[in-house]
Amino acid sequence: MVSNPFKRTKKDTNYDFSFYKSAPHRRKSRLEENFSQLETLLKKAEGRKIALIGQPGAGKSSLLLKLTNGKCEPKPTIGQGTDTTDWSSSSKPILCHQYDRIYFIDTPGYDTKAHPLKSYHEYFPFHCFDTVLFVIKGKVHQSDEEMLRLVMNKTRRTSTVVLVRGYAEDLTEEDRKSLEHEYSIKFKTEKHNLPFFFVSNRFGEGIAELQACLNIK
Ligand SMILES: Nc1nc2c(ncn2[C@@H]2O[C@H](COP(=O)(O)OP(=O)(O)OP(=O)(O)O)[C@@H](O)[C@H]2O)c(=O)[nH]1
Ligand SMILES: [Mg+2]
Repeated sequence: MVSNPFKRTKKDTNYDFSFYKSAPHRRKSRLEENFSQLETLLKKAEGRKIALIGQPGAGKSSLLLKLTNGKCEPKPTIGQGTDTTDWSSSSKPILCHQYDRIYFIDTPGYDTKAHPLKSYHEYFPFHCFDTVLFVIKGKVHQSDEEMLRLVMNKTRRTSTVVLVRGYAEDLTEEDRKSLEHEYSIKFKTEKHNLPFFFVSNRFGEGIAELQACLNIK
């Protein structure tokens, strides 16, 4: 058996999630209904499951298109601004994209009014994924640290979590070193043994390397 170089070492166990406790009998929002629908779908689906999770406008949908050589079906919507990928207004959003017998879940950017972190905490089926691509763009916000903690706590021990920084075409060597340093502190990349990639969805930098890491043809 081939050993997984990205095997996770430690789990954060001392994180207090009580902040997220919901009021009893609160009615599920449409987003939360859609998260539950996704869980049902993924439990029935056979094959690898990869989630793209990240800040609004971080380039998740663009990355999905690049990783699948423009061929996933259906194609994701790419836009300007936030909430382009929207699971909060329709009861039948596109929850899943397929390519090379892999299920890709292109999630809406978190921590917006329409897609609050609390809903991810309570209803997003983190445990259903083999791989989570955690996509970031600019400054690391508190919500990013919270979301990564959620991912690390709620995914299976055997899931691989990969950190991806888009918009790499704008970054100098110095920028990259300082970002890696920031991520090592804020996301504890070394403690969690998180693989890390710089990519440009515009010019293609880092895409082949990420495809190789994920074993996508
Ligand atoms: N220059 C550059 N632009 C990018 C890159 N990745 C995405 N973009 C642009 O950023 C904008 C947002 O991209 P999306 O892929 O829709 O971002 P998203 O994370 O899916 O956004 P939400 O679904 O709203 O959370 C689009 O105009 C993309 O063309 C990148 O690596 N470099
Ligand atoms: Mg999107």
